[in-house]
Amino acid sequence: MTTIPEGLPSRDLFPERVYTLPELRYPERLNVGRELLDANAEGGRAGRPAVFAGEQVLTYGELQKKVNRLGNGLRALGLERGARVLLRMPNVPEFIITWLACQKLGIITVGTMPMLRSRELAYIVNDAETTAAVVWGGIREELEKAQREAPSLKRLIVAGETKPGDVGLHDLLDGQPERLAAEDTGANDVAMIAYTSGSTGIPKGCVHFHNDILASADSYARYVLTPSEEDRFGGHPTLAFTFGTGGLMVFPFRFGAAPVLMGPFQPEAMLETIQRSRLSVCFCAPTSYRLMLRVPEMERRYDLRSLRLSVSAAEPLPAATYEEWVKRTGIELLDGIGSTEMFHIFISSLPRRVRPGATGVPVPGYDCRVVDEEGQEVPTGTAGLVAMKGPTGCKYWRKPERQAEYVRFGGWNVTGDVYIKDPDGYFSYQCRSDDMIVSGGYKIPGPEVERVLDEHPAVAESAVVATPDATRGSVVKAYVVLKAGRTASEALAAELQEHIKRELAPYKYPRRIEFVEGLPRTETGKIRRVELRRQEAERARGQGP
Ligand code: 3UK
Repeated sequence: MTTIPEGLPSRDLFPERVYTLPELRYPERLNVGRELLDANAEGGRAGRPAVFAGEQVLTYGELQKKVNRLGNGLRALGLERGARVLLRMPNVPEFIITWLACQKLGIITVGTMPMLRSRELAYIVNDAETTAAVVWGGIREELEKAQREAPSLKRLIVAGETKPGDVGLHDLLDGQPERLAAEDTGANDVAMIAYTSGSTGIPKGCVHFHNDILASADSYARYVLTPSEEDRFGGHPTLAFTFGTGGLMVFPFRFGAAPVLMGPFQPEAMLETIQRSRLSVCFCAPTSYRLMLRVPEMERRYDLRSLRLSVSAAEPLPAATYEEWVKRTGIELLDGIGSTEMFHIFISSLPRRVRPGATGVPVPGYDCRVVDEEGQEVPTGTAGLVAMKGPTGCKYWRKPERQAEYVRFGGWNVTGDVYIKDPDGYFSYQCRSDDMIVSGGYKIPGPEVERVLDEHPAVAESAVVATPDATRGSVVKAYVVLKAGRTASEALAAELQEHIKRELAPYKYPRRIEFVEGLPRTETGKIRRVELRRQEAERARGQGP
C-alpha cells in the first residue's frame, strides 16, 4: 500500500489509473530524470544529438554533464528533494537542463507559461509554495513583481542575460562535479505540478508523478507516433505546457531522439525550421497549421519532406484544415485531444486511419466513453460528456472541491468536453460544457477576464464568451456595460484591451468588444452566457441580428 503524498486529494477522490500495456509496468522505484537522460547517456547514446536550438547542438553526453553540474549547484544552494522550483523560461536548452536536474534531485518542477503576468505568477508561487525559481533574464520583471505578494519565493536563479548581483545559472554550474546520481524516488512521488486556469480563472495545479510522465510516452507516443532515435521533434507549444513538456522533451528523450527548440510561432519561421532542421514530427495547434497554409506557395517554397507526421492538439481540428494540409503537403496530420490534468493526448487519430472531423479513437492504454450526468454510458450517436481512464489522471494540488468535479463516477476523468462516439468507435468533439474559451489553442476562462474588466473604472459589468473565428477557431468577445456617465468609443474599447493585456497573460484580451445596455440574466441573477454564446454562433452563421 502506498501513501498519498501531502497536497494531494484523498483516496476516494483519486482517479483510477490502469496499466494495461506491458510497457506501463514500472518498478516501484523510478526517477524520470534518470530514465530520460542517464539511460540514454549511459546506454550508448552519449554521442547522439539530444537538443537542437538554433546553431547549438547538445549531445546526450554533453547534456548529462550540464544537468549533473546544475544539480550539484542546486544542491549546494540547499535545494533538496520535495522542494518546489518554479521555471519561467521560453523554449531554450536551459529549461530542459533545469527540468532534468530537478527531476534527478527529486525536486518538484512548476513550469509556468512565459506570458503570465505578476498576479498570475504570485498565485502559483503561493499555491505551490515554490521557494526558488529559475527565470530567463528577458522575462524576469513580472516574476520580480510577483515576489512582493509571494514571500515564499526567496531565491531567483537567472538564466540567459544576467545583471550584477544575480545568481546566474551558468555560475551555479561552474566548478561543480560532472557526476550526479539520481535520487531514489518512488514511481508515485510527485515530479511536477502543471497549472491550468480551466474555466473559472482560479488556477489549479495538476500533479504528475514520475510514472505518469513516462506513461504518456509509453502509451500515446510509443503507439501512435512510433518514434525512433532518428526522429526530430519540433513545434511551438511552450515547454511549460504539458503539450510541449511531452512533445518537445519527454517523448524524444524516451526514444533517444532529439527536440528542435524554436522561438515563438511565426508561420514562415516554422516552415523554415522544418526544412533546415529536418523535423520529422511536428506539434502545433490547428491555428498554426492554418497560418502556415496561408503562406503563399508554402508547399513549393519549403522542402517539408522530412516530416513523417504532424500532430494537431489543444483545440478542435476542423475537417477542412485537415484536408487542406494533407492535400497540399502530402503529410499526415493527426488530431489528438489532451489536457493538463491527463498530462497528454488520450484520444487520437491513427496514421492511415484518420476520419476527417473526428478526433480519433482512444489511445492504446486508455479507455474512453461518452456518458450522461450520472455517468451512464449513452448510446452511440448521442452527445454526452467524454470520460476517460488510463495510466495518467487528474490529481489537483490542494483543490479537493475541484478534484471532485474532474474525477467522477468511481475514478473516471471528465474534462468537460462534449463528444459523440460513432458505431465504428470514432470520437468526435462537439463543444465545451462550461465557460472555458479555446482560442488558437490557448485556454481562456471567461469569468477571469470579466473579473479584471470589471476592475476598470469605466466598467459596470461584463460578460465574456467565445465567438467563432475563421483563423483561431474562436476568439474572446466581451459584452461590456459602462458605468453611468461613460460613453462607448473605439478609444475606450482599445483602453479596455490594454488593461487586460497589462493585468493578465496578453492572449486573454478580448479581441472583440461590444458595448451594451444590459446583460441577459437568470431569475437568480446569474449572467446567461449560454444566451450570448448562442447569439454569437447565430450571427456567425449569418442568421442573427
Ligand atoms: C481542449 C481539444 C478539441 C479540450 C493539451 C494536448 O490542450 C491541452 O491541455 P489544456 O489543459 O486544455 C484541455 C482542453 O483543451 N482540447 C485539447 N485538444 C483538443 N478540443 N480537440 C482537440 N484535439 O477542451 C480539453 O479539455 O490546455 C493538449 C496535450 C497536452 C495538453 N495539455
